[in-house]
Amino acid sequence: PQTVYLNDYQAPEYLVDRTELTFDLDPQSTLVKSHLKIRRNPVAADSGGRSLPPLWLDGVDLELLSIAEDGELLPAQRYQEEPGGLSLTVTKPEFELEIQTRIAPESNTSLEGLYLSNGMYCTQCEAEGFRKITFYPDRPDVMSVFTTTIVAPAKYPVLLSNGNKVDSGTTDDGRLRVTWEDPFAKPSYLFALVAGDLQYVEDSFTTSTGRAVTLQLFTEARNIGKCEHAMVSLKHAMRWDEVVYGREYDLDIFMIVAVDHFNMGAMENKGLNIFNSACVLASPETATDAAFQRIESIVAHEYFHNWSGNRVTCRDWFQLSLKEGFTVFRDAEFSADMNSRAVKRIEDVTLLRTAQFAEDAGPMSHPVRPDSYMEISNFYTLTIYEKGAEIVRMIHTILGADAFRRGSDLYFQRHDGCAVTCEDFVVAMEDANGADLKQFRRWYSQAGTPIIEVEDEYDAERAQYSLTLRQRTPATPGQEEKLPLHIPVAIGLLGADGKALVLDKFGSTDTVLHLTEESQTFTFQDIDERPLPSLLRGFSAPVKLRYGYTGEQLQFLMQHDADAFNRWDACQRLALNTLSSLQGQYRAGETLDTPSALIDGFSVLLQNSELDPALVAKMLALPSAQELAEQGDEIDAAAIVAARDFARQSIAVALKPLFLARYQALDQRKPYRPTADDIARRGLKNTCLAYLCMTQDQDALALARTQFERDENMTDVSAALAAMVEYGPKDAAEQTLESFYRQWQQDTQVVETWFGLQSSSAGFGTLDRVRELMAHPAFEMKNPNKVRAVVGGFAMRNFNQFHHEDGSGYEFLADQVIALDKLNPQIASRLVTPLTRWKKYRKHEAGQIHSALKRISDSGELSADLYEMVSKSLA
Ligand code: HT7
Ligand code: ZN
Repeated sequence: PQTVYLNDYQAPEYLVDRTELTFDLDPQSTLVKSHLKIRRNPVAADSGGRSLPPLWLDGVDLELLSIAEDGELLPAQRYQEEPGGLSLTVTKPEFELEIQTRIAPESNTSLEGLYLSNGMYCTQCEAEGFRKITFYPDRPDVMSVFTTTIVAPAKYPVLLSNGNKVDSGTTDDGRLRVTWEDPFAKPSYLFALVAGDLQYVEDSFTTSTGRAVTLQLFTEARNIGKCEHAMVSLKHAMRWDEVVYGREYDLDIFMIVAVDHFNMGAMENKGLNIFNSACVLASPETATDAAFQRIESIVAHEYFHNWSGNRVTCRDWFQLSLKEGFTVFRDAEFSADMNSRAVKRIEDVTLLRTAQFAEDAGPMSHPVRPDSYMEISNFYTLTIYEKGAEIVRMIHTILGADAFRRGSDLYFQRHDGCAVTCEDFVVAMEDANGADLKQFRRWYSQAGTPIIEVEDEYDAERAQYSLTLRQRTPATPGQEEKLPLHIPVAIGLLGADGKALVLDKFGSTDTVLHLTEESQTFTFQDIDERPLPSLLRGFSAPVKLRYGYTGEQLQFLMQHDADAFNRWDACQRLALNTLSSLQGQYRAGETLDTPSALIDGFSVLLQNSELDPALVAKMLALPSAQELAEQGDEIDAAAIVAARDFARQSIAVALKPLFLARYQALDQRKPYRPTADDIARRGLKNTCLAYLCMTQDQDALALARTQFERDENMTDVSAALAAMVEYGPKDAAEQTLESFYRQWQQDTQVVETWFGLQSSSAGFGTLDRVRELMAHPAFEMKNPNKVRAVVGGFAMRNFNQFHHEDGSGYEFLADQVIALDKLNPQIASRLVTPLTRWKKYRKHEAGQIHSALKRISDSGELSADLYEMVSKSLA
């Protein structure tokens, strides 16, 4: 595969003003006719008066049937089929092309382009899937107005595409025909088509200017009862975007379709969002609280793209974070407004620290605006999405909320209908406010996680307190030298009584330090006692911050910090320090010390009924094995598992009466509602249940069984089932799993939960069990959700079994990746991730993982997706 470079970007030679498509649907022989109105791009490089440059049309896996220019069939010498597309000789600056191609949706297992999911036609065109539908300049800076006609047999009564429906009827031979027109010019990656025997729920939304928008959510008949939550979430998101960003919806109709086979979560196609069923369908009986919250945030995310992505789109794929980082920031703020702000932040930061920091320290590390790629699908990463969102959040912190809104207003107004760059976004923020973000821009181009070391000094005589901050960013592949970044560090100072100290003459008790140099000292006056600093409040920048807190100081912050995020963070730091000492003791063959500081801290937390239960649940959760792996210089999987198990057991045994009391108080038998309060209550209750069951005491396991048998909602049922599977007797777990499956076998989403629960179980999810699950009739290698649940659950969420000392987990994953690459390269490429960080493991495991990777590399011709991941990891 070839590497594409940002520096090679050139404006398109030709533009497409109109695109008219006709689809004649058939599983093995779909005919696609396209009629394109093309003209020379006035801003393209001047061809110096010489003849016009050729027109390049991307095309992959297409059978070209015919091609005509202005009504005349083109002679063979005017065009040439090449790998990846078609090159056409151009004779005039404006012309119309008619191209006919044939495709086979049924054979398309890559789930890019047009494919079938449970007999329903659907498309996925981002990033480069449209070229699997027809020959086209498949790049985001070619924006066109689309009209789409779909012809299909009567067994597909629902025929959908982007925009508004303008015509429908029946063909002479009795097939159905529908035409859709999208008045907004868009790039091909936002094109969508759906055809199937679907049902829908309908609602309506009145926009801020009084326009009525029809909202429709389509699904297979069996799932029609699972649409309400997504519909409510959509209406909340539409209103929120009007209030917070002044953005109104623009078409008369907004449609969502749920499909079972989908490579990612959802897709923001103009007016016709397509969703992975797992990210849109929910009912109390079948979906957990986490699923309800995930749906709310993904529905909002895709809706928000209508402005941040669709109306203003990306010039090229190097600018992907322009739409994704900004939209993740928007959906995070939406979720924070709808639920607990602190808990949402904790969840996002946990993901960032666990997985994005790991990505940024590994072979695939890349800047938020990458300089190059081989396969763009590999760059839908945590760095582009989550770190990209952190960059937007930092701009918000640096400028303030009002100035940020002025900047976003200018950005949307200035670039509406255009394909633009990350630079355009920053310039709009600057221009709207007279701000200078010159140094800040480095966040877009510099990869790696910065480390900030903090030292402090107190001068009692002068009543002065100073903080010295030093920043450095470790080298990343291809970027040896790093420059200082502009890092906003939000802080506060606590007095001995836990109260916030005043930091300036205005009476502020918190402030943002602007770290712009390698080393900088910030001094505070009139500080009458030695304070305890609360640093990087709300995780104001995506960095690793180091300050030598003692255990007592962390316990103090856990109780007194005014910043809820930092109370949690103090607890995390305490847990990380404890777990790191336990790992050291394990490696040295010593007896492990009882984690007394954690037990004391947790005891206080459990007895404080004033605190938000959702926050308490987060504080009681020890850092995951994956997060611990990210901490040290070398990963010792056995030590991590041993330290974590020991700490959890010790806490469970020491605090059993408190866990029980809290469990009983929270176990209120109310009808299910996915409200923030109820989710918080269930979250803490089930955290207590898990700790109780860790003791493996009969009475605790009986509580889990009772909760399971009450069968009140999937949150409680699956938490109880997980506890029984992890800590109960194996025979009983087998029986319970079997009865659960029998009850839910018709429900795809619940079966996915059932798969994931087993494959990710530290005790139960052995490799043998995972192989059994793959042989189960409900498992489908062609369904990414099932693969993610079983193979992903094992390789990404089952640290214990995946890192079995004999290396069998790594070999198994290599086998699955090789097999999947033939079916679905995007999924194969994502699944290989756990093997890519082999250099960070101890020598023994590193050797095993390296040989598994090498075997993939030597297994024959790899897709571009997998090749890029494997070759960069082995380099
Ligand atoms: N913008 C969407 C990205 C996406 C995607 C990318 C590659 C392959 C398949 C895909 N499905 C969806 C989703 C989003 O970020 O909103
Ligand atoms: Zn997105």
